[in-house]
Amino acid sequence: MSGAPAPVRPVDAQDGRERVLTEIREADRFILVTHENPDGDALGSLVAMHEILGHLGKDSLMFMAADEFPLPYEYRFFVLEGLVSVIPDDVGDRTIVFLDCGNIDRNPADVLKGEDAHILNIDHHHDNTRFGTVDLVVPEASCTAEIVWDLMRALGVAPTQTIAEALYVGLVTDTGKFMYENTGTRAHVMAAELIGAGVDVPEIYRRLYENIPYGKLELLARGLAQVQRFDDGRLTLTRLTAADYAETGADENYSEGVVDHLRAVNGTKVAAVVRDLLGEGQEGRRKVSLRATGDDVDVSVIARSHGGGGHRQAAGFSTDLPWDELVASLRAGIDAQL
Ligand SMILES: [Mn+2]
Repeated sequence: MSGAPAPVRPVDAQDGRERVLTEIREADRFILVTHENPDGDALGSLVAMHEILGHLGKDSLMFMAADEFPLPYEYRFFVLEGLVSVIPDDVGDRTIVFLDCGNIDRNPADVLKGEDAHILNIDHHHDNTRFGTVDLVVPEASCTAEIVWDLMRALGVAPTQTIAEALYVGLVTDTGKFMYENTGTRAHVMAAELIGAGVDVPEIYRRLYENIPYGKLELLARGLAQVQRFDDGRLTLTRLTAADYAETGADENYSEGVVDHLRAVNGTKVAAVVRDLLGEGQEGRRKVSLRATGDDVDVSVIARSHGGGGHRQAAGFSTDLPWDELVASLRAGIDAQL
């Protein structure tokens, strides 16, 4: 990063912030969307923004495609009143708000991508493609929920229990329980404020991280039993096959979190979980989740070279590459940066 020109993004973001606030104040009808396979930040940001707009007297809908349901078990406590799985006919009159979505193609609804679509793009992915009519992209934010929190305060909305919990879920999940690199003072100030607004910390912890289905533990056991290390451990990797899922009765998202165990191993620069995709017509296709342990490898570069994306320390992509080629490509992608 040395020698790079002074970043211009904060100025951009400041401008985007004012424009987004004006848009929210002036528009009456909204539809809120996020990325496919929504995570805690995606859902938390969606629910919180929906509630905030409701408090401002706006007509707000949340859209998620029917095939996103059922949600991962840990997110099923979210109350999704105002959710639609069919884009309404009046979408042309609605301001479309993308939350936590680095790339417009991470949302499946083509009707949202039309030329006259009026889009507010609110996100924290540094590689966001700036697809909005107005972009509010804040790479410094720990999570999209942090940006929503900031907008909420600027709009003069006090956090209800629902808003506070939703924002807190986004914060806790995207910061790895306040442990990842993106955790700064702001994340803790936000947490303090949300706890003050009524978040029950151990209760949220239980919902997100306990009550895990037994099949998830069995899948983790397989993931740990199948670890491979390359290049003196720089790459620590495991593989989960369709058979692993079938035999443990695991849902597709149960592999979430396996990668953190690999990242924690001494000497690891990059941790990777490679898993078979289970959907119809996905035979031979795999999803690769990457985590970096430090600043010297930017895993989003590797993910982007395979058509994916993400953050410097957490990124992913899907691929049809045969196993050996995939491993070789990951090793080369790390090597190129060291
Ligand atoms: Mn996020």
